[in-house]
Amino acid sequence: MQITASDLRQLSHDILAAHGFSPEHQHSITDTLVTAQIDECHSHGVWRLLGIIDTLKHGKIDATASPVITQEQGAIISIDAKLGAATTALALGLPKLIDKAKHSGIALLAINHCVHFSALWVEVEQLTRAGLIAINMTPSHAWVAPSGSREPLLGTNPIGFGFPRRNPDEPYVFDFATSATARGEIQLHDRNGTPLPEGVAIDANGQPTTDPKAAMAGAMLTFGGHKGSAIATMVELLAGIAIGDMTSQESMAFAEGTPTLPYGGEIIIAIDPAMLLGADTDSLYTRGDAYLNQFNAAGARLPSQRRFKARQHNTTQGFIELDDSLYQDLQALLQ
Ligand code: NDP
Ligand code: PYC
Repeated sequence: MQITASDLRQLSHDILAAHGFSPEHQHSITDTLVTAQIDECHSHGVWRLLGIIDTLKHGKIDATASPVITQEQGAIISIDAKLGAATTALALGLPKLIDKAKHSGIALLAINHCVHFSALWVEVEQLTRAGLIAINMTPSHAWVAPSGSREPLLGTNPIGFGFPRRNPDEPYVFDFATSATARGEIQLHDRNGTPLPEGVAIDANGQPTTDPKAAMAGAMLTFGGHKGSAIATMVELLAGIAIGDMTSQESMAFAEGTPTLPYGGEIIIAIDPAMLLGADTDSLYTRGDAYLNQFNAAGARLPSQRRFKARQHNTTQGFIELDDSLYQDLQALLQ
């Protein structure tokens, strides 16, 4: 079916309001999920509303939590999301992170005790739009076996990176799970009855599988073998242990066997290139753009270029394509 972004926003607001989410949660969750849907980032679009409501029913998200700033010393800001949505804590923290990075050259935002369900590029793009370089990461649930093991000790642990370009609408951004694919992709394959690509998961007996159900009963694999494993541990250590929050294993234990969304922290580091380059700040754009333009010229596409094309296409045509079955499942959340 086809739906306008404004109708989809209204539907998301209505669902969240019907389940008792505060206006600030309705707004931040809707904004993030519809932004992802417009960009055809399906694994982190409005489909996530089903998981959010399920998490609420299991008592693993607080629909009326208000995030609180717990420290704002030096270049560091910490926000306690109080078991609320990460998106609401980010809405509070990002303007402060931007101010601090512009003042000090570098700043760090730690979000604690948040329920995380969104794509990391959403906040990265808010930072590049402010002219900042950004890196962010978050642990998730322990679904992923490190290279050399069958035991799911790691989360899907995404990392986002953003670098501003002359055209603020098309920054250089990549953002991916450190598992071979996001859990959300596996869940969507399960929902659509389609097989997984080879090499992303093993079954409960440790055998490679392309069956999404067998993969979810077994373990996911890291991207790039031992390299993805090591990067995933960095995410656990930085965005879990270093900020006093959960590892993916602890998040899984907190879920108590329920199929709920991960609970823990996110870390976001913002750097102001103006402080590094001084009078030569413009070289960020001249040299950065010249460097990145080579990739397209050589036949490669840059990360996020598919999303930017989808955004432009969907915005110009004035509607978004949505699966009928997803629309029906979303409508059912209103009853
Ligand atoms: P992908 O493996 O699809 O990788 C995504 C990134 O790689 C995007 O930047 C994408 O750009 C780029 N990319 C994909 N194919 C190519 C290509 N052929 N050439 C160049 N670049 C390419 O995504 P994942 O499944 O790993 O992750 C999807 C999303 O899931 C992310 O947004 C991530 O933040 C989110 N996630 C969130 C978690 C959480 O706990 N909140 C946990 C895990 C994942 P483009 O988008 O333009 O295709
Ligand atoms: O797709 O792995 C994932 C994920 C976990 C939490 C949100 N998305």
